[in-house]
Amino acid sequence: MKNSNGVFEVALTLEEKMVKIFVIGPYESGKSTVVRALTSGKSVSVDELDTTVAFDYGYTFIDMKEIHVFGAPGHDRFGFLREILSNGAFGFMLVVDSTAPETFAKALEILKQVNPELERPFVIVANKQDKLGALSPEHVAEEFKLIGLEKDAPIIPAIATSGYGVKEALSKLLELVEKSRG
Ligand SMILES: Nc1nc2c(ncn2[C@@H]2O[C@H](COP(=O)(O)OP(=O)(O)OP(=O)(O)O)[C@@H](O)[C@H]2O)c(=O)[nH]1
Ligand SMILES: [Mg+2]
Repeated sequence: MKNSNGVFEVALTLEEKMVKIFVIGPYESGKSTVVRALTSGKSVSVDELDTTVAFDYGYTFIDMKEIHVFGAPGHDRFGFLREILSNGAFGFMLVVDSTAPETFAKALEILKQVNPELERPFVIVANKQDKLGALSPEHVAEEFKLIGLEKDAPIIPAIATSGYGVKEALSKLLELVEKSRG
């Protein structure tokens, strides 16, 4: 329906059709693999010797919405890029290596760098569940509580290399995004 601010309404509708998701996490946790697993077609990664030096990007369509997925570099020397890439993100996927609880504090620090008050929704991807010694999602939740994560977040078990759990994690996050944006 057209009214005096019809143009504004159209702009809003277009924006709502595009959702930006940002995949973050410690070094080598599987961020690039997650972006690849989520992408319809080919994703783009800017890597040097298998480590991301700029970002990953891919997109997919869910419920008529364009989901644009950006992946962060893991190295701290690219920390400034995390902040730039987090601009306008509707939600975050925090990818951790479930066999490396010693990296969870770093994961939390990265999450708070891009989402300081945890005001935007996030899910934790408990990746590398195929590896010996991987913590269960319940144990990952306990570890995050111990290091001071004060907010409950869905923790989704995943094996990014096979795609297991990755789409579920995105769906869960999109649910939270939808809720948070009313
Ligand atoms: N066994 C196993 N290996 C995985 C899994 N996900 C990722 N990997 C491996 O872990 C390594 C790092 O994966 P990447 O996706 O490059 O990790 P990243 O977080 O993008 O790494 P940086 O960009 O360097 O921080 C690669 O050798 C992957 O094949 C998984 O679920 N299980
Ligand atoms: Mg990477």
